[in-house]
Amino acid sequence: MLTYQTYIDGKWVDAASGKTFQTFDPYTGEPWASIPECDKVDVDRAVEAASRAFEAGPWPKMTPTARGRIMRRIAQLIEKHAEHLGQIEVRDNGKLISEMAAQTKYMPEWFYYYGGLADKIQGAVVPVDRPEHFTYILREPVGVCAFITPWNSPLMLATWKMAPALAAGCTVVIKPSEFTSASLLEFMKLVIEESGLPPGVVNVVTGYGAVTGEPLVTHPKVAKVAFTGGSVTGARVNELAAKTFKKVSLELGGKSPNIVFDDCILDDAVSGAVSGIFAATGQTCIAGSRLLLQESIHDKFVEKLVAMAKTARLGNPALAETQVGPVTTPPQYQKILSYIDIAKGEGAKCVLGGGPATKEEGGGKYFVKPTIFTGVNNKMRIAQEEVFGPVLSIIKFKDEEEAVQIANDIAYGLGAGVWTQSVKRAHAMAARIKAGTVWVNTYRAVSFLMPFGGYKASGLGRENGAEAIEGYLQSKSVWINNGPGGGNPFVMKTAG
Ligand code: TXE
Repeated sequence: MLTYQTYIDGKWVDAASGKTFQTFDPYTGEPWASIPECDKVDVDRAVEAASRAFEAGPWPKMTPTARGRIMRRIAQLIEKHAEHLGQIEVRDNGKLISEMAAQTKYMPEWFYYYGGLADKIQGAVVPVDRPEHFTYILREPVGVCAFITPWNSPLMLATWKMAPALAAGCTVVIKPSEFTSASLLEFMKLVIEESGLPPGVVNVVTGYGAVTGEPLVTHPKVAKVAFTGGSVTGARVNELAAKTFKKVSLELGGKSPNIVFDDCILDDAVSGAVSGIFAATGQTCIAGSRLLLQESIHDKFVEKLVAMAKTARLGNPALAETQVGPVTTPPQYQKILSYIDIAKGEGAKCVLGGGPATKEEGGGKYFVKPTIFTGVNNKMRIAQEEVFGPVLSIIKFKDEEEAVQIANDIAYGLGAGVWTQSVKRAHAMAARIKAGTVWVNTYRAVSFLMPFGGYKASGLGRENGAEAIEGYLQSKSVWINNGPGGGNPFVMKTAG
């Protein structure tokens, strides 16, 4: 068993209470490391450190070019330790080593990109119509940011928040998921500690949602909360943060439609449907969990899809050949199995999988077989609620009109896929679907350059792309009067 400490104010510390909890390998179900169980006392320590680093430390005052240089160093350190960081996440989360190799290879780009943006954050001089005034807008960092991150892509989702926040000059406290804290702690040791970031700029508090997350979200010195997780917890976080008027961004769940028209390239669409729902064992917010098939190709498509999904190799996520790994957490495993029962109870037809995978089928501790339901209608719970697992619901549609209606008839709006060879239809669908991302003839593509976030119950604000940095800045209007004072003190000084 490894023993981790947490990272506060540039030092490695235990929880003040001395309490710890264990983290598990979801492939074997065995505990492999102990993690500090932080509570309000540790949260106070971490937020105070971040606040000192913001108010009195060098980070926000440093030239943005110097900040960018440190961020490029962070990127290089990730490159250096990519393999190790990936392996830790495989062990703690059960993510495939092939997926982690891709993620850790791509993560440095966030720090290069936002590090490059640091000295391109510009205010403006505004010529208000009072010539005696010089008026300008300063862009200032919002202050201490609290990040609450989930277990499904721990390092990547922390990176999406950290990079723009640091570029803006903010300081941060991160609470990772209690199921997957280890990779972030390794990241602090191998990357942050070595990067030259001043102490207190990035801090970590490990622990549970109610005990560690809530004191962080409600702390008066936290200016902004960025959360990724489920919609129920997201709503609670939003409500708590509102009491002290914090800025909030939320990246929540989804029930994304993956829409296949009869004019698509069939084999591409089949592969896109598999990748949409079975990659990462379906544990992604952008999972294409509702497959909308045009009636005319339904039967042929289902046949090809089942044939391809059947070949998925379940097994040890640390092996390069494995294609579907374990479910990350025991509650998530139970949740997925219960939704399979719900779908069966609602009358959907299970044409593949439909339960836990045995050892002979490649399964380990928490494995669910790739599962496909046909005969689903959009009113069923299996069509409306996020399962967050390898469970696909297939819904038939007649034409474009009905596809749009079904796609949008949902509380969520995170992603959507469209498979068609018609350029006209591709643009029409992209315009009509209410989702933060629409992929045409591809699925699950993300980039640091493209905004990511949700319509409706899928969240607030956007991560990634140049606009993400706006979430960590605020504007200050400055009026310098170069003219005479005086005038009527009881009348507002309007311009014009
Ligand atoms: O997530 P939670 P859970 C969805 C998915 C999944 C469901 C529940 O459908 O089945 O959410 O998963 C912290 N105050 N997604 O329970 O609760 C918690 O400790 C402050 C979608 O694991 O949302 C963790 O760090 N923080 C998703 C983080 O919130 C609190 C990714 C996320 O946990 C808290 C994960 C509280 N009161 C699950 N309660 C996505 N969008 O990708 C919990 N937390």
